[in-house]
This record gives sequence, C-alpha cells and structure tokens, in this order.
Amino acid sequence: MQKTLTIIKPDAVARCYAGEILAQMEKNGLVIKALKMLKLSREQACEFYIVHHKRPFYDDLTDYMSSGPVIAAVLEGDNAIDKVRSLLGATDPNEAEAGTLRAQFGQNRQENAIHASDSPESADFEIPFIFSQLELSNYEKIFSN
Ligand code: 3AN
Repeated sequence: MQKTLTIIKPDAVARCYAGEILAQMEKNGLVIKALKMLKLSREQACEFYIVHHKRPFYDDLTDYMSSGPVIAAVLEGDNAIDKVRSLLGATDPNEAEAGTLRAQFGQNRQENAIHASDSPESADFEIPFIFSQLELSNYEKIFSN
C-alpha cells in the first residue's frame, strides 16, 4: 500500500468538480485517508512548489494556487502514486488522453484541475506539508472505534 497527495486546484473547486473527481478516484480503488478544504497563502504555495522555482511559470503557478480554496486528500492504494498520475493524464488537458481527469476537467496547462505527487519523495514532502500528524492519524482512530 502506498499513499499519495492530491490537490483539487482552485479552478476545479470553483467549477464544482471536486465531488466527481474524488468519486472517480474511489471508483478506481483509491481510499481517502485524509481530506480537507484550505486556502494556501502565496508563501505556502511558493514553498509547496519550490522544486519549480526556476521554471518560467513559477510566479503564475503560485499566484493561481493561492487564488482560492483547494481540496486536498491523501489517497491510499496499491501503487497509488503511479495510479493517480495515470488517472490525471498529461499536464496539458489538451494533450491528456480521453477519459483522464485532466481531459475531463482541466482548462489549460496551468488550470489543469488536479495536482498529484509524482514520486515517493514528493509524497513524503507533500503529505506532511498539507496535513498535520493529528489529521493523518484520524482515519485509523475513527475506524478502530
Ligand atoms: P504535473 O502537475 O503534470 O506534474 P509539472 O510538475 O511539470 O506538471 O508542473 C506543475 C504545475 O505547474 C502543473 N500542474 C501546472 O499547473 C503548472 N504548469 C506546468 N507547466 C506549465 C506551463 N508550461 N505553463 C503554465 N503552467 C504550467
């Protein structure tokens, strides 16, 4: 079992696609282990995307990711990181395979509906960046009662 972080981005939350996106994740065998809505500050978005700080789109990306509420989830499943990445499809929704989440719900290369960790190292950085230890242990606590 592997965990990954996914963030439903501001455009997809504003356009009311969050429920449908999470439903498709669940239908594909992923289990929601933690979930919340939050608004990233500009500084938090910059830190979250620090690996991209030299890319030309970094300022636009961090402005956009801090522009409105997002919904973050920790998803668990067999091979969850690669599985979620293939459900997402290519970065550019116009290049994403039909049926992928970005092809269905993304608008353009930046407003592409969903973020997901791209490696175990990214997941190890991203999950505790967004969720506290307490939030991460809630699922086990709730189901053990
Ligand atoms: P992915 O999210 O598919 O792994 P990355 O890691 O290359 O893509 O880029 C991170 C985020 O930066 C993307 N999800 C997208 O929102 C944005 N992005 C990537 N490439 C571009 C681009 N050429 N122009 C604007 N935004 C981009």
